[in-house]
Amino acid sequence: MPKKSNYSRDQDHLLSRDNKFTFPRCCKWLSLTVFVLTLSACGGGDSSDAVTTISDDTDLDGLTDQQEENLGTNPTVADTDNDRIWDGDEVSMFNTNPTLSDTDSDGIDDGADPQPTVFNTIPTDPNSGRFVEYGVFKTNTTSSSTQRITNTRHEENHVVYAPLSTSNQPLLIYQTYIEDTNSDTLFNEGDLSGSVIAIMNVDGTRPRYLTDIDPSNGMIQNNHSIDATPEPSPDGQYIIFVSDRDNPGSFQLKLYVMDIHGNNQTPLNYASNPPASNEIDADPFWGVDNKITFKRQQFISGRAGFSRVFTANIDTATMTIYNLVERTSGSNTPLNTPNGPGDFDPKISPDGHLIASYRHLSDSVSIFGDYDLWIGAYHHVDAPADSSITLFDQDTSTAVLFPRWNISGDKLAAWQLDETALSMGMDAIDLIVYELDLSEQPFSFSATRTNITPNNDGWFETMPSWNTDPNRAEELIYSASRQF
Ligand SMILES: [Ca+2]
Ligand SMILES: [Ca+2]
Ligand SMILES: [Ca+2]
Ligand SMILES: [Ca+2]
Repeated sequence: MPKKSNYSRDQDHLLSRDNKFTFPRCCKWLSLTVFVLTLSACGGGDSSDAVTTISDDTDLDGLTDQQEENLGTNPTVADTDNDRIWDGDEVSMFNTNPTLSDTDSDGIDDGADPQPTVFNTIPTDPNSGRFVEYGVFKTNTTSSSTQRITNTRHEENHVVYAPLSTSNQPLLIYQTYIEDTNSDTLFNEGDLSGSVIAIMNVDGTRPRYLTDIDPSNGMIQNNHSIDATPEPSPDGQYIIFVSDRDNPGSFQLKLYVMDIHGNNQTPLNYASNPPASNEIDADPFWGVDNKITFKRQQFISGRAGFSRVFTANIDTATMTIYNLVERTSGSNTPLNTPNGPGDFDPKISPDGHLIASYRHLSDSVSIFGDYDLWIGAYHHVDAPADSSITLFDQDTSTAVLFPRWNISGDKLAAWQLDETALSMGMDAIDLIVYELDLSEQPFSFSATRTNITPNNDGWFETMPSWNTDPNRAEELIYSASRQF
């Protein structure tokens, strides 16, 4: 574990601009990228050739059998060189060799290589000098069996399942980092202006990017803006996310939407109450009945101020936000906290009735302060209504963040930092699951917690998210990193 001083004090997904980002590999929850609005010209992340038909692309990898014969790839295998990237995507998006697993011969397979056509050395942590590796994992929360889905030399985090209805196969939506913009040899959340929203199959195959695609040739580029925190709509048609692309690198984040293929990337409109010039809207979530929720955070003289939770509806015909309501004011903690007080990263329950979020309570936990989870009704007659939320499992020695509802709405997964373990040099970061016993009339609940990752071979887990497949509803997906 790196020393405490190496930690950023950012507590939520989106960092404040005045923080120097030297976060250890253990706690990456940021997410952000770069890019261009007119992605539709190249078909977003779909690699399909416009003239290709199913009948002459036997393996559906985006190349016709004739093209595969010319290239020397196998027309019956989508990933000829077994580097996770499909043959068509190697040609149309990554500019890599579909018959060579490591195009640039730098020892990192194309599918794990943030820059597969640039010779990179294996990343080392500049603080520890140790090698760093990243991965995406799924774990069964009832049997504790864990499977590594990807093995990458760069970070792929904020991983969430797309709804099962999205396509003929389930997908993972995530953010990743394609350029070492802060030149620390790592490709991770320190490189927010190199962040990209991406999508892959649930087994880790066919990673491809939805943002930061050059519309003139369909190839990956870094547009030096932030694209981050992707969340699917419940019908799987859209992805809501944040970006500062109209002022790249400014951290002036706004809410954006695109379709699941990366087409039609557009900022959301506001029927009323748009963010002020000193406010950002971020950490959006899209629930049932086109309900959305997000945080609106002030910046005061460049410092992060109150973060408040808002609820609203979204009109998908015009991509307009309406019924905008301030759900919590975030004003019950003092302003002079390191990263701003308030409520963060709200998530709507599957039935649309409740919100789970987390609140800054004190600075008792080192690194970034003490946060604990709360649950409240999605609507409240007295909104904004700080008194109408219920904090639970409050503990001044642990910070608990990033709650995620399971598909039946009776569990929350979350991420925990244990101050006591940290001070003893032990595994301080874990994923936990709360089993909830909920009553809505009148509202009450109890929560029982379980540590899902007590022994994890040195991996530091990030934000968890539940599988959307009812047959695999006990599975969590998450990314992690470790040094060796
Ligand atoms: Ca083919
Ligand atoms: Ca390949
Ligand atoms: Ca290759
Ligand atoms: Ca390589």
